[in-house]
Amino acid sequence: MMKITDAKVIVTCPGRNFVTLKIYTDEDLYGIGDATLNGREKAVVAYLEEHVIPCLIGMQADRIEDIWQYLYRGCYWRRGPVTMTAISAVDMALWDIKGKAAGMPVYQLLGGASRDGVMVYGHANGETLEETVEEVGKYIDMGYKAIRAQTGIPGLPSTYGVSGDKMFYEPANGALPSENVWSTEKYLTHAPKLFERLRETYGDEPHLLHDVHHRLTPIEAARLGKLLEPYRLFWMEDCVAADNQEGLRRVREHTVTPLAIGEIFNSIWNCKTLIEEQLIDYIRATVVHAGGITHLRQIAGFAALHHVRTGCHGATDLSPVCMGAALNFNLWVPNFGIQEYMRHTPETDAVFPHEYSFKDGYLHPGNKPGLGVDIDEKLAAKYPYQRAYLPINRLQDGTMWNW
Ligand code: EZ4
Ligand code: CO
Repeated sequence: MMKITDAKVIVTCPGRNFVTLKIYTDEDLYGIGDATLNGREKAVVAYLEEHVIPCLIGMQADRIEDIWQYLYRGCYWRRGPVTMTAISAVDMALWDIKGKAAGMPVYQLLGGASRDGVMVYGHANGETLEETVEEVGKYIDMGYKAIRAQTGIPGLPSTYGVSGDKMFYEPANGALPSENVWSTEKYLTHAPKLFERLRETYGDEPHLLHDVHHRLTPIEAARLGKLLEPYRLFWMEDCVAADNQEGLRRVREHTVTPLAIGEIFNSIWNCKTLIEEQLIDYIRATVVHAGGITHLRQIAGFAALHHVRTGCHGATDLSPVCMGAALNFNLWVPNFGIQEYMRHTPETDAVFPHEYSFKDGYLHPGNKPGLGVDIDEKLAAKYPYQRAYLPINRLQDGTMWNW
């Protein structure tokens, strides 16, 4: 019987903020879990330190499911991003410990590898169509089989997904939120031109993806889906805000462009209708925000019954710890679709030494026991927390819009 003896939260900012939970046991094993909630990091730190860690001390580290239920049912106030990110971190750390205790990578504990590698997509972006086409080419040259493309819109000063630093895209860039301006009309006439050019330039082979970032209403999203059909997208991502799951019915009845949604979901209850009614093709819920491996496994199992595959969020705010967990999960999960992969900076990679590696468009978690990721605490301590926010978004007349 292995007992939890202590746990602590490590906050570090090697270029961007990361929150990591470290759980210790009486058998000289520890585990780590990602607890990063972009722009709201300290809320999760407080939730863990004040309300979770005191309960964990003395619990049996091998009872992953029971501890999940304890933190979910037991707190009475179910779900929400802060609670679920905290539960996710505990869950990841406990799977890490179980893997280390068993001497196996976590994917082996889940049932073993279902594939040789995990197909990932990169994030290519540019101010202009020409620049974006060029950036997509760089990803193809690096071996990527799938690329998401985002481009600036003429007449708008800035747009989601387009950044100065092409390789290390980072939207959380201000000590206070910066402001973007949005025009649905300009976007809807411009975005399809990008995919026309990409197919002309690179042919049928590469998988092309696009993120709408919750900016459209269902009927507008339906129109975009139809306009993009000739270019055969792998998916159209977050085409509407999904607070109202029924909204996706309107999109679905008009277009055969595959739909992916859910990077901000924190529970199966955010996507039950979407999955059950087969309104989407890919579910983007992640290990770090949707209740850890324990809950994501349940979402994926439910999705598998309804022809929905996984497509986990993997932007830079999901730490290498989350990436290690996601890759172990992805290598196993039967209904795997694709994994987002935005590379971390060398500074971040140094703080989180990891086993996973990229080759020919695929990532592999490696075979080290547990999640295959560690944290260098001495190095982490050199990068103190710096408040950073995601931008906000307004229409041209100043009305608040969706980020
Ligand atoms: O806005 O990760 O698919 N990726 C995205 C990201 C998200 C940020 C939020 O923290 O949409 O850019
Ligand atoms: Co997205």
